[in-house]
Amino acid sequence: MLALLGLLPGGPLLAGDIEIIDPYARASRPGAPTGAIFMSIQNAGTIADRLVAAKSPAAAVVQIHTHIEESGIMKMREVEAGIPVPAGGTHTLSRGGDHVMLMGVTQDLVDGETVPLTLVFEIAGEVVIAVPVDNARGQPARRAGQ
Ligand SMILES: [Cu+2]
Repeated sequence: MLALLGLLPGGPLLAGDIEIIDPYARASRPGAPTGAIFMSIQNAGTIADRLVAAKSPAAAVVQIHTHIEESGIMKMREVEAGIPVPAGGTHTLSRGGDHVMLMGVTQDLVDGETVPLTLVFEIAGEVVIAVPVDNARGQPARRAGQ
């Protein structure tokens, strides 16, 4: 039954037990060759999953990044092992934390346009989404545990 549900024409953001909530992209700065994509990844399943890769025609290189503090300075670092999404849980990619990094963008990230993005999960497989560009979105308040 669960396998059958995966074949039904559901929303484009849904693949099996993984749902992508509120994705948005923004340029690192106006006209920059880099950008980042943020979202919440919800895993409704009973098996932990992992975001292992991302790809997009909108950038030459797409990597999964996080921020780490080094000598008091926050630096971006590729997360080669991917990002775990616990069973029944949500992992949020947010400003100052985990993000999908676009390097060598092939089109300007213009407000109101969308960026095609394929997220590759260990269990759920590929999830294809259209990410709206929202350069004007403000920095969210920091919350503990994110
Ligand atoms: Cu980055």
